[in-house]
Amino acid sequence: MNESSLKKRLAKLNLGGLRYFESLGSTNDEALAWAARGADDFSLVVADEQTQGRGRLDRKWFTPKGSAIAMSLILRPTAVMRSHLSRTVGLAALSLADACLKLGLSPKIKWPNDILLDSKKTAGILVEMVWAGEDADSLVIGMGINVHKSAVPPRETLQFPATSLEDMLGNAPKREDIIFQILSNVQRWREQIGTERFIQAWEEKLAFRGEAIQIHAGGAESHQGILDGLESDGSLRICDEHNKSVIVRFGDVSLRPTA
Ligand code: BT5
Repeated sequence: MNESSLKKRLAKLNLGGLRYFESLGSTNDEALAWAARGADDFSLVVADEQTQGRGRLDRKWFTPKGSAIAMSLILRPTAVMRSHLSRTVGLAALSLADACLKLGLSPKIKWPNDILLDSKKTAGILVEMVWAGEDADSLVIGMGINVHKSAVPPRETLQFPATSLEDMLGNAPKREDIIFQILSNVQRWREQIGTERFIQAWEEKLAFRGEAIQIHAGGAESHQGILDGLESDGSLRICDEHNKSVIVRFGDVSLRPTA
């Protein structure tokens, strides 16, 4: 992938703008700064390598050169999107999952922000916002996807096992094609973000549904129960040992099967 092959592949998508970097700290940082300076809706930052890639809570995200997709999409929220800001991570997760489905794979969404293939993390999502007073001025959707095997960090550095599209498919698809697919999916799902169907589609793809799970919500707080589904705002609903519904809205949530 290079700037011109990417531009050519994405030509039909009507991007607001495209910034491509051989190497960059973090595409989210670049996109946040661009958004604050007035980037158009559906502008995209792509980097072939990230040196300061970020996960949630300032965790590191690895993007070695020539091996992965690191991109950040800037969206100017419509009125409907503004009323459903907490669904933005679902918009990204559904778009990534559908791109994997199109490759013949069976993706699952590990709530809130991971895409699993064969129960291993293949992609992560980091949604950040630029605020104008109390309004969301723009959304930045960061996505990191392991395409080649060489994108997968060493096992001992990870909290959760990881894999790549190449590991799953036996060959690595072209990164330009995957980016095109994901962005087309964002255009489609974005139109449906306010609907019940959107939540259903997101819920249907959840990993560990109906299974016993545990959630670490940061600090000493943790929950255990059966993963039930999603609330309308994208919060996770579990059923605890007393058969009571518990809603998990924020914090550092990770899911693991207990068995
Ligand atoms: C995430 O955070 O999964 C969000 C990752 C978002 C990355 C994209 S890349 C483009 C854009 N620019 C950025 O700077 N970020 C976004 P979290 O759920 O907190 O998971 C982070 C954890 O995933 C780390 O602590 C590692 O254990 C693990 N990890 C790091 N790199 C990985 C990789 N390439 N594949 C699988 N797991 C990884």
